[in-house]
Amino acid sequence: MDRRDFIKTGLVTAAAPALILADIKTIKRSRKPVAISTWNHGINANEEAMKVLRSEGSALDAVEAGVKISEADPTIQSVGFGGRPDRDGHVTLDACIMDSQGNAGSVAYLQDIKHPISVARKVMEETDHVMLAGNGAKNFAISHGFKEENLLTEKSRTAWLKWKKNMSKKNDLAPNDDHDTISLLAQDLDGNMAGACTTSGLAFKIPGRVGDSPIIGAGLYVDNEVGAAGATGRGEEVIKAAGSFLIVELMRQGHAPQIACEEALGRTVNRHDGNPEFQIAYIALRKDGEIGVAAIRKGFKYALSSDDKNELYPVKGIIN
Ligand code: SD4
Repeated sequence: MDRRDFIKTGLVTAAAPALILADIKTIKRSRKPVAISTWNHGINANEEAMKVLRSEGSALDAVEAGVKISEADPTIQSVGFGGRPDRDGHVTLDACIMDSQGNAGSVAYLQDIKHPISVARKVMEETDHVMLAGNGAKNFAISHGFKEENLLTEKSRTAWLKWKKNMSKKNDLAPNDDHDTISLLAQDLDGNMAGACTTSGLAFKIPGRVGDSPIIGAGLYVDNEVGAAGATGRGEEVIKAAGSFLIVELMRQGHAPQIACEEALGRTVNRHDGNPEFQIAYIALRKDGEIGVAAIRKGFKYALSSDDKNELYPVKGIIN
């Protein structure tokens, strides 16, 4: 079957008409720390995460520490401080985190706080809610000691002004297809897994727009018995596919992480007649340490760190 047939048919249905629930106890845990994350800046994030993991820290501490590196870096214009603003020039951030117990925390449309991932963790650990948005999330952050600061750098402001000058009055959806959300999945020395996902979302988006990155099951999902998955790319489409949850469920049913990622993408590709104009990429980490990575289009890279290596790998798109 060639690539196109495979996408048309749908991988899982073609390969395994009857989905057999795997005995999840047979998925052994990996005995070495692993960190996998999206895009070039995943290298530095993994580096930090691995420091935590190698010193016997938890996967949860590792993923938070890892993505904070990207959030604090003003040269990364798609995450945290220095992120590209929305249509009105406001930097609005989305993030979520999950631990090995199935706990989750999330913030959406958060402004003026540099580390949304840490606010998401506070939501998870100090409230009985999962998600806080907008001013509520900001006030919550401030009441927990987070500093209010301007996140719009000169570089992102200039990019926004340039975009505004050239934008069509009718164009409500930012045409920009720059994606650099960081999703980071990790497994610690105890075999426990956690994940974090953080972004400034689509550049020049409609004010109020929230993407997949703070949505549990879309931008991120972790099930410590099975594995974890994270997303980057066109958030609207990741939400419609419940992408990360779908990948973890496919792994639970016995499919390899790679197959699970490709199947999740395949469903979206099918909905767009085999040729979507946008990019989505998924990363997956199964309990036994096996990984899966897939992107709709070429150009995506992921960073993988295990043993003594921390390297960036390019990924072929499933359609080009
Ligand atoms: C979103 N998934 O808000 C994010 C966008 C992104 O790499 O940049 N992903 O839709």
